[in-house]
Amino acid sequence: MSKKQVRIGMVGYKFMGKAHSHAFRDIPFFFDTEVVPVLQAIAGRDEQGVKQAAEKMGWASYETDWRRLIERDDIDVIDIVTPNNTHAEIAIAAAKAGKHIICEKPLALTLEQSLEMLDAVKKAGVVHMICHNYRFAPAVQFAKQLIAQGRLGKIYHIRATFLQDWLMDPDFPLIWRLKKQISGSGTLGDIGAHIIDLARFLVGEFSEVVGMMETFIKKRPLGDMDIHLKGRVESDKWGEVDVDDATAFLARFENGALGVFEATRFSRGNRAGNRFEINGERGSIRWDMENMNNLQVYLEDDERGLQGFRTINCTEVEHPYASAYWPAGHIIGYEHTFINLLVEMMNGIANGYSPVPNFEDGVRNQAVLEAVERSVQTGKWVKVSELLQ
Ligand code: 4PW
Repeated sequence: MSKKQVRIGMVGYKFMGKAHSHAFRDIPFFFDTEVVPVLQAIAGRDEQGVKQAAEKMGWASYETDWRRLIERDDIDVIDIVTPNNTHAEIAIAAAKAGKHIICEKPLALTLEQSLEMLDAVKKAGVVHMICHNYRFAPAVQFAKQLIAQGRLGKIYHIRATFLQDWLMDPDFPLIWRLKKQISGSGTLGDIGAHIIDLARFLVGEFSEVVGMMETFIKKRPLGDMDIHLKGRVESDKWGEVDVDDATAFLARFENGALGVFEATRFSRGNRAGNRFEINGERGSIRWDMENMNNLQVYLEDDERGLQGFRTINCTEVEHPYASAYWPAGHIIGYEHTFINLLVEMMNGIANGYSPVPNFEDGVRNQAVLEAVERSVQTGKWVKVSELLQ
């Protein structure tokens, strides 16, 4: 008997659209999920662009207005991979139409907006997720298991960074990620949100934060550019950068742990330095996205003289998701984090629950982002729970 099909409608089709399309296509290839995704339709405003993308990525049809996608009764899931300022409107409309929703991060421009989105999905009773893909690296899931089993004991510290350098050329253009109206915030919401998510996943809820922010280059030429091109544009029109180039903050967690976080697009030589180290009473772990299959683990219970950080290549059957792919030692990559996440979305749809991370996580993440911004404005510690009341 053929499996139930879940028909996807994706809004947007660029960087994240490519990652999600690839992941949906690969799910039936690697996983035996109860329901299977079907690439039903994508939406984008530029007809030529969306048509080409649909053909290239294997979507059955396209629309030039996302509203039309939501109206279609042959669509079960709306996947939102558009710039941040559009997430709320699309998600709320999709929820009202009874569609399940997967949304890129950060969930919204503001905490208030993210709460409206959460309210809409709850009222509609649809399945919802936010795309914090790095949680789904097998090594990160394994780290979570070690912490949950108490192997590290009480957690004292997390220090996490997300370091990039694609923005350092002063002639790199003023793309949407550098405009507050569209992105909500700069480095903080774009990549700081990912390390906040990893910290919430592995350590627990944030209690309070204090931060600092800087915009090193305040005016940029108008134009567009893919972030991985690290290029420059010639233009005589310039615009103001009104978001952060770099943000650093300290945090206290509800369980007493301390956190140090740094997100920047001005760290020369670091392309995607998404890294963390967690120290507990009985052990420590380290992870680096650029070497994402490996987890470094130190266990105090090891024999003295043999103690030290060991590198575990998380490709064995014991490691979450790993056995769906290749034999031990045969590594996977960035794109697989999206496959693993969307497998959970399929499981949620098949069984009627919203897997983590979902819009509740998106709201909590947004509260931390907002608390950091408020602390930068006031120069004081800000309690995250006060923003959520
Ligand atoms: O979500 C992030 C993006 O906005 C990604 O994880 C990396 O940084 C790659 O592009 C940006």
